[in-house]
Amino acid sequence: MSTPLADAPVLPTSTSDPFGLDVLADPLPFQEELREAGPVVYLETYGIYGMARYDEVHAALTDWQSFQSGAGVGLSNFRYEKPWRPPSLLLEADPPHHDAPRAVLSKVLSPRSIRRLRDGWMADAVELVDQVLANGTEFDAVPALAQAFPLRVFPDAVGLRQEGRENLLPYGNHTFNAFGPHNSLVAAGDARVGELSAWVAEQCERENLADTGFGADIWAAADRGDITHDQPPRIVRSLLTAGVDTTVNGLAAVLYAFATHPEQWQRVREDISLARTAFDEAVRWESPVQTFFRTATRDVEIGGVTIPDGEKIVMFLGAANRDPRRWDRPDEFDLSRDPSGHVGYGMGIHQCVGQHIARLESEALLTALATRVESIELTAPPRRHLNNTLRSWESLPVRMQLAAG
Ligand code: 4MI
Repeated sequence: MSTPLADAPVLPTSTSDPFGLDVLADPLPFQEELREAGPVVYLETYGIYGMARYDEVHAALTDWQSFQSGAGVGLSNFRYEKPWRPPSLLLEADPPHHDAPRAVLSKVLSPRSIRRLRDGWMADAVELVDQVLANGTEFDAVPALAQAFPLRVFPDAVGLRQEGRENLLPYGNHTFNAFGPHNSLVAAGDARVGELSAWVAEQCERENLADTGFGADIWAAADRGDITHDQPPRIVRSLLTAGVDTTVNGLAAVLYAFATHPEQWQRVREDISLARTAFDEAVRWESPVQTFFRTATRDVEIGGVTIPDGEKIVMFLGAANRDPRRWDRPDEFDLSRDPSGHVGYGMGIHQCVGQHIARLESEALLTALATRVESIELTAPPRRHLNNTLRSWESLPVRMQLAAG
């Protein structure tokens, strides 16, 4: 008989920096190291805990009682530090405060409410793709498609005025950096944060939003009494923060996947109903949102180790989405698999409320491309854009071969 002490599981530690520029540029080896180290790993660089295996990440995301969001979903612990902006009423809130804003936004962005956007977005995608291809079949797919399409349809759907829309991507980029440590990426954005935040806050006011659209719908919910009248600006802010960079990188991911898996592109061309699977598989495979944090609300035991009350835990969504314990051949982009259950949109009460919007955008763009483009190939190595949270792209140089007819 061994003593209980000899059997007590030890907490594995890692000295790697998850937000080091080398790790952000190529996160897969680090993610494997973490998954193999154990169900919970102590990250010495920041004095926080991390989870990288699918089962534990999934379990923690669905246990909001033990793992709160209200102390922030980035490295900063709102119990001890003042947030850089007023906390999101959705992302950085727990029940019961979370519930009314969530219910409102859930309805505004529901599959049923966004059905009215479908035909227009399909036509917009055709127009954009025809425009791009008429200009030449070799281009950078990041600005030309992955950025252009969301920027073309989403701000209009919110009801945003034209002026200043160029601020959306820089604001998103900075916000997603700000979930991480104050490294060089955040420092580089500090100079413009005041100006960008002021512009965003201004667009969230009722008089600056169109009479129809998601923005107006959110304000109307306050008139009905579903939320209080001081809440709409920050709920609109959530749309402006979460609605652009995420879909841009999701679209870039699926385009990259097809450029590197020509046989999968042929399958979509033969069966366009695979476009939806393709986007979800790309979200699993690339995980545009790589990490989010939670804070323990009590001493939580996982796999024999205890995460003390008040401690931060970083969930490696991208690592969970490639955990071989959960997925066969996880590193392969494969339309034969069922990617549902991936945690790229999170899981549980905070699961991405905008996912139907993201899917509709991708369906429109992929459908327009599938009828016009025979094959997609890279003409130069793609370049990453480094961000503390997003798996992002600087450029994706492609050649598209036009389909006959
Ligand atoms: C999943 S990305 C994201 C979601 C929500 C917000 C920001 C980013 C927010 O501000 O509510």
